Amino acid sequence: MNALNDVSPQSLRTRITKHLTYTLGKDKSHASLYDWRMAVSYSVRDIVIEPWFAATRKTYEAQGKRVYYLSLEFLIGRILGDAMTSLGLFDTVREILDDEGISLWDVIEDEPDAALGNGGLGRLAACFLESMSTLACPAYGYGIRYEHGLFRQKFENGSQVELPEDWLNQPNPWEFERPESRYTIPFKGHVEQADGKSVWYAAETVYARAYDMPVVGWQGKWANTLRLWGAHPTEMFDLERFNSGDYTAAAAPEALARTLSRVLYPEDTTESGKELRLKQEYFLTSAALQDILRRFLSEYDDLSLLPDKVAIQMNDTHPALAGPELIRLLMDVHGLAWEDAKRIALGCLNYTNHTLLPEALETWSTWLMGRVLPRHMQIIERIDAEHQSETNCAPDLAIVQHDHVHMGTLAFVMASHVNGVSALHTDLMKETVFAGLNGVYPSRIINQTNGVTPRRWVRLSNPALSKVLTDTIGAGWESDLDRLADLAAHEEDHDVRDAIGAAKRHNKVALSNWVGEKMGMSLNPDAMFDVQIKRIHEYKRQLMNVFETIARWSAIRANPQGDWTPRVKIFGGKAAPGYFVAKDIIHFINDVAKTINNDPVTADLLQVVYPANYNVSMAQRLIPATDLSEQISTAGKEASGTGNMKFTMNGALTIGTLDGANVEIREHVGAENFFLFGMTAAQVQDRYQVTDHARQAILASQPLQDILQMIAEGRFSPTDKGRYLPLVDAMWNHDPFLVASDFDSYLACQAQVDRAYTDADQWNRLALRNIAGSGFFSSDRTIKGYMADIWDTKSLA
Ligand code: F58
Repeated sequence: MNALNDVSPQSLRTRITKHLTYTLGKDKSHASLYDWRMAVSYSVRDIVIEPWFAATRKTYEAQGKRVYYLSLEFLIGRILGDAMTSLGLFDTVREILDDEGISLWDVIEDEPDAALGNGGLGRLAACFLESMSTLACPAYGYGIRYEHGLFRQKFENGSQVELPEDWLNQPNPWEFERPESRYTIPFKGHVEQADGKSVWYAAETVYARAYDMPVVGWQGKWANTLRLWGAHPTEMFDLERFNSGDYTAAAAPEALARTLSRVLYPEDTTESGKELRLKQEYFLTSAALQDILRRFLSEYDDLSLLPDKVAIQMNDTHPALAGPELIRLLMDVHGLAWEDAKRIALGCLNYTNHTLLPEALETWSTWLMGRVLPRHMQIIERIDAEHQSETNCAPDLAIVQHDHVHMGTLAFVMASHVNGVSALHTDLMKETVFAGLNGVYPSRIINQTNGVTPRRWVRLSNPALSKVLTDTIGAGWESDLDRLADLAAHEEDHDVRDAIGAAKRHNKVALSNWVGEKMGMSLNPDAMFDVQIKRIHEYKRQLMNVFETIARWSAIRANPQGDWTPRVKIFGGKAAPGYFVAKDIIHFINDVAKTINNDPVTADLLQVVYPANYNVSMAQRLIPATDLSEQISTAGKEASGTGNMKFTMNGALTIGTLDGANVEIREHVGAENFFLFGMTAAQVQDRYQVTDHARQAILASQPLQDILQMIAEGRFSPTDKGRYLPLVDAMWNHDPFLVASDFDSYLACQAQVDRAYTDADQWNRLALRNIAGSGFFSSDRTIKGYMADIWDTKSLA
């Protein structure tokens, strides 16, 4: 089945006109950009419906296993361009719109980003959904339909200011509301025993209502569903109060219920201990599991078959209540015995870990858990008791410790497979945070190195490079990314190297134009574009990059006639609103940018750009235009990274540490094509043993001393000279992520990068080798790994 068989340009043109007229109620002569976008989106959506229905039919017929991906975050980005790419409709739609005098790019950019995620974890979930559809793996994504996604970032005098995001202000043409698919989600109250059964009398309830979005795979051969839950009140407004004139009080129950799906938590550091967050986690988990059981029971009547038909992936610990909730539903609603319920739950569930940073490992106080989810607290205690007695484990492996429920341990104990997201991360899981659990549940931990979808991240975002690839190695690489290895045979072909260089330059010119329009800066597209885009976090070490920028600036000023390689330093990223150190780093980058960009001495050789509100769409612009990808986290801290993979596929070279998936990227592209610096994860551990590591490193580095001196003197904050004294003090006395200890190695490596860039042809050769080695990092490979090693599911292609 192929959605594209009967899509002629003429039929699509007719469809768009019909939607404009009958769905939007607009005449062409009065249609706005919004109207055109909606008409095009509905028309493209129409074409997805057939493979979507067909996929559902096939799945029912095959009686196969379904995958359920539970995630509090899906960082999808814009949908129209991606859907047109998958369906091969890009050129057709462009021509249709051209005839109407409308620009396709304007239409695409009119769509708000669906920003239902914070960063890598949420974007990974979106790439996985797309790959599961491309591979015809029967699957559902389950998430929350946040009314407000990740906050919009703006800068005021260089500081981050958060504004609410509003993607649902306009109708979402990609969703289908399913009022009939609705579940009651209970909270609070108390539990009573009756006839040997536990009965939970909830004090609060809300409805979870389904909103479905089709997710179409490459070439429209299959489409899965992303089912997002919206919270709705179980009681409508209070008519008596309304009639008495107290309108606010009358609407209170509705407002209260809806807060559950109102906003995405913007914390990517520590879990905030908010009751609302716990309720959101339970809301998603319970709605998803009730839906899974309903679907299963519509086809089968023996619940012991559940693990043969259902594989559930918990994306981090956020949906880790799935263990106790599935047991609760099987026992309290479906009447199973404890042993059976627990065995079935364990057979269905799997857990992916995305971080080893201790402050990001979720815990909930037993007091809060017991108050919000009294029945789950009982179940957790029983799981814990059995876990401890069966494994005879040390007390520090208990699920409940010091009156806190450790969600990582709960997820681990209730999962058939626990996976890390890169080879290094998985090794470190076994050696550090999960060493004890790995001992008592051996072979439960496995690795699945992350990947990204080449459809969005190369084909859609980088048409220039895509054409070079297809011209050189033939069509079809988009769904078989290992084919990029064929590029290697063309390394000696001057024309191919030139074409890769020309595609990059084209993208850099496009980015320069955009920066010109947006920020009024004029960039030199012949300079090296050096890019660090990701959440702002101390361990990601944006600070080290800024320090290097300052060192470069001083060095150029000292010798303006020197043989410098011109660079544009580009930063992008948001800080969690409550993460003050990260917000200071943002302020600092902006202050440094202001100082450097106003210096006529260095103007042609160094520019610093930090566009506000980095998001998926901005990444799609920046990555294809990047020469140098900054992946410079402290070794052992970045679980994987996925941006690093996107850059490599787009022919950027990486400067990076041996952290996360950088290790595997370097192996695949070849060590000689990767700029490596810094300590290894093991050396990092040793370094932490040196109590004054920062002071020692600074005293050994004249460049770093000079930089810190300039900052302390207020060179970058002339109106508030003391602004960065705390930052300088923290560097000398704390430096928790070893910026100082790695700095000289980084500086030397950057000098090597400068030299390499002066030979443009050789640089293009290195870029070619990076692209050729990037096939492994397709999320299709990752999903095949999950299907084989975790889910035991088959493709229905
Ligand atoms: C990221 N985690 C990892 N967490 O940092 C990154 O190395 C990895 O590539 C990626 O997951 C995918 O595996 C991440 O993005 C979050 O954003 C959480 C949001 C909710 C609170 C805790 C952090």
